[in-house]
Amino acid sequence: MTFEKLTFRSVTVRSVLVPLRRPVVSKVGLFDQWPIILIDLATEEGVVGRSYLEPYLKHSTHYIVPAIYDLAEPRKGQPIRPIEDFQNARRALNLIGYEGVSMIAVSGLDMAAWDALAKAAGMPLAVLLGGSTGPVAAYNSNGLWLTEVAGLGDDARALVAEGGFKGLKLRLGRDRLADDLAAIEAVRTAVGAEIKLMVDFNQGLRLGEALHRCHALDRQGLYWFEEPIAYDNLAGYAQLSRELTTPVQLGENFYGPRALHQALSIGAGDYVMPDLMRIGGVTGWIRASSIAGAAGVEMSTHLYPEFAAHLMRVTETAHWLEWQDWADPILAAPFKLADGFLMVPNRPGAGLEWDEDAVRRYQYDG
Ligand code: SMN
Ligand code: MG
Repeated sequence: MTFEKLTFRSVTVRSVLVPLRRPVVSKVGLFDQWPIILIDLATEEGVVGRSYLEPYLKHSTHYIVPAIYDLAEPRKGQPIRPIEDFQNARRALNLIGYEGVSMIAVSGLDMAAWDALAKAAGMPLAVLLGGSTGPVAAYNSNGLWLTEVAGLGDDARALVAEGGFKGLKLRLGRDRLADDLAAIEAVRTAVGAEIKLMVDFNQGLRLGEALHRCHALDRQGLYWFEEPIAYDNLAGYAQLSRELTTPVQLGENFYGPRALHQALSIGAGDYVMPDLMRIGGVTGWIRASSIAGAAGVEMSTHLYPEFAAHLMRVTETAHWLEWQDWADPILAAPFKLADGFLMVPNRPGAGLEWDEDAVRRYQYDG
């Protein structure tokens, strides 16, 4: 049997702006529409690898899209080999820094390349990586923003009912401690004490404020404290992790697996939750998950629930998948939820196909 070659032909990148059912109201910004960059990687053999990126800022497509095309150019006619490409990109991009936009572009192409490989092999990505398809424990992160406390109870009930969820993410960091306490109380009253509450401060506090606020909330039975302070203040994270009983969660802003290694090596968090756009796509995730696994640190996902679900099936310390349905409007076959689990579909690749009518409806120039 000979190995079927898979050769990079070209890449097509489009941007869409989709409506959000519940606008994002957070310390990192207010968004009622969500930009998504769609990547189609065509091969000479006819297989098309697909991935998407969620760059938050709708105008950031001005510099992210050209970066993807630029990175793709030398790959034309080359075999699809994401791990080697990841290494080569690191070397090539260190001249301008391989974090930020560089890593975002690397990640987008990496995911599309892995999708192409899995499709060519006729296997779901989880299977290609040596695992299996099946359910992945998920919490619902679609709501409970920094909105009026009065509406949080109804929102929480609806969020649980959307998929039989056992966990919800609540955003905290209101000006007054009393309002954060009222928000927790409103959600607890609505959904009961059994539902896990992951709380996210979205880097909204300075270290001193975080010490006050998190100590004051430390006996509320919250499941984790996510990003209380600026993502790169690792010494501050280490102090919070040492002092607090509630586990400290960070990692959606790790750019590449080494950032995760650095954070864990100084005890900056109890849990980690890399984001596929920043950790380096599938390749970056595999490397990061080995480090977290060796350290015995539980690892959750951030955004990208479809690729993330495949990866959680092969992650040693797999913890919680963050469920957002934000890409559903442009997916031909959105993933299914059952009883708090996201189901990894039994189809080749990551399982992303675009609803082209929807893509036309939401496409923008960026
Ligand atoms: C988040 C994600 C996307 C937009 C705003 C906030 C948040 C999360 O950090 O972890 O879901
Ligand atoms: Mg977060």
